[in-house]
Amino acid sequence: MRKLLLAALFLTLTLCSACGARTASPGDAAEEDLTVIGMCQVGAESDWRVADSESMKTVFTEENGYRLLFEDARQKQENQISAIRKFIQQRVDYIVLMPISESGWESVLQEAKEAGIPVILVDRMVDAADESLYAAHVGSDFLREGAMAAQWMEGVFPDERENVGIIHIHGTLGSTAQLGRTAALEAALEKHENWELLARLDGDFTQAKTYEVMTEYLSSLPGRGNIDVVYCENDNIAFGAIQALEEQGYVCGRDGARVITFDATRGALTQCLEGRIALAVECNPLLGPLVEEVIQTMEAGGTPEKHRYVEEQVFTAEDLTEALIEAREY
Ligand code: GYE
Repeated sequence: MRKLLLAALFLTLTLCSACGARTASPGDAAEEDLTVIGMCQVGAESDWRVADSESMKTVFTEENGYRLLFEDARQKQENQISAIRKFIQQRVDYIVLMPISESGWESVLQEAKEAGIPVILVDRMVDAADESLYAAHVGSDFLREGAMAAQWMEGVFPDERENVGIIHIHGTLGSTAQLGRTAALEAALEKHENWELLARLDGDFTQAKTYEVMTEYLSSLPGRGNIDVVYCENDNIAFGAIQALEEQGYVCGRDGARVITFDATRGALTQCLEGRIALAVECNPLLGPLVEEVIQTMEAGGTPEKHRYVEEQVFTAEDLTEALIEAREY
């Protein structure tokens, strides 16, 4: 709709050139064809997030016909909400939102709907019951990712009589990635009586926070903990946990704590190949091309698929080579 307004403006300027008004330059004309995207990213808390932002910036360029207005919310929902309100005022063509957490979106999404601006959700979801508040969602199936990790654990610890001590370090509370990955672990803990949850810590998806809480936890133990698994809800949590564990004399690997991670960015795969990370569950951040497909479908007057999940796999050291890691895009 913004494009229509701009086209009308262009026409007026061109017509007025005959009566001495300013004529739109070819530069302006090119500008008018751009589809304006207001994008609201969570922040830059993890390697995954940085790769995700990069993917968006690579796709939504002027050469490809877009003007990208990119807002980094620095991990705060209120910043995301004000960015959306600003985009509505600016009358962008589309709003792309990576919601930090699931709740609290109804009113601002309603405002976007009333302004006639389609909202595309990326990566995480919102818990709004009214699906008409967003045009489409593109992201990962986090419950499935967690279930793949639990299935791997069942293979590694097949003896139901043996105690398995697990530390769970979760990501940002209330985010879809946290909710899904946590729910899968909880279901597995229910199923296996011999799996013992030693501690649940909040790593907020960052290395620094995890290092801090893990160090505090390990230091509080009276002796050496019997830690078989550290279930880390993203790579940066895994990096912080490994740092704290090793500093306190723990071994990470087959002969010690088996670190499970989600994302499988290059840094984590390298540690997996080296044996420090036991399992890396892939979470694909390269969502830019999929978001563009949604926009192209809508530009052509079509209706995009409501939910689109990306294909993902798991990696252990046996699946990896240096060449494979080198060739990986993130
Ligand atoms: O796993 C984590 C990030 O929502 C999939 O958020 C995303 C998660 C990802 O900060 O690294």
